[in-house]
Amino acid sequence: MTATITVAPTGPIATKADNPALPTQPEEIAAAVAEGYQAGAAVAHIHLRDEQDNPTADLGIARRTMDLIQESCPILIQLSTGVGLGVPFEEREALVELRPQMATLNPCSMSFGAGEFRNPPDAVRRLAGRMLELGVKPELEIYDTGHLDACSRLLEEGLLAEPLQFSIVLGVRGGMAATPQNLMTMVDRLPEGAAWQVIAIGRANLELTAIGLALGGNARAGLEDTLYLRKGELSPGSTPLVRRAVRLAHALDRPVANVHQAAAQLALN
Ligand code: KMH
Ligand code: ZN
Repeated sequence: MTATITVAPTGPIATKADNPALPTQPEEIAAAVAEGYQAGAAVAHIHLRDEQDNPTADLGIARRTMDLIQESCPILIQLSTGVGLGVPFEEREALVELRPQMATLNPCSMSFGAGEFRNPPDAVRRLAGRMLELGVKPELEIYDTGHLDACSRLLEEGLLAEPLQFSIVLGVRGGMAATPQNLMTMVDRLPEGAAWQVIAIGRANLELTAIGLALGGNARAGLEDTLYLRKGELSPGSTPLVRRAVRLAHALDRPVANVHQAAAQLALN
């Protein structure tokens, strides 16, 4: 089966002081995405920053970033509705009104590093329902076993449409630790027919991305998930991480999905 690679060039927390190659402005993000597309990514997971490089859900910045990406390559755009820990849910959820092909849906509140990631149940239901109305495919971010159960309840309530698409997020402080055992447990528990990828944060990024691909999952690569190529060596952008995921997929005899194959695999409109 083909492997869909998502490029995630900018996250909610790291700054240029952590890695000077981190893209924060629309032009920088679009350039990183175009490079990632050339390297084999079919999906771009997008976080936005304001002029001061702080996380933002500003619709003008989001629109401009989407336009710049679409001018440069046909990659599928997935907006993060996680945005950043300090941004209110009401601002985050409005991003889906821009109708990206996909957007993330974080089903539960949790501790997140030193902060708090607020996803109140009613607000999550409202966002899931709106995404269904707009035809924006949710990528369900599950950081712990209970998050999978929360998604099953959304499905039962008719707020999600199958096939579901999951990211198994490992290594966030406040969620599951980045261990192969935790990944196996989550993969075992996924509903039949679900598409899934591994998001491996930090040091275990390489190993868990490889295990996910070996198990038949998709992969995510980029500076959002790890700033380093290996211990002590900052990655000079997301492209080397995308190339590494592509090499892993090829070594495992998983052809890398192009945009059309990825859209079919993820059941996008
Ligand atoms: N930053 C990752 C730990 C989102 O953007 O909505 C999870 C993530 C979620 O990518
Ligand atoms: Zn994200």
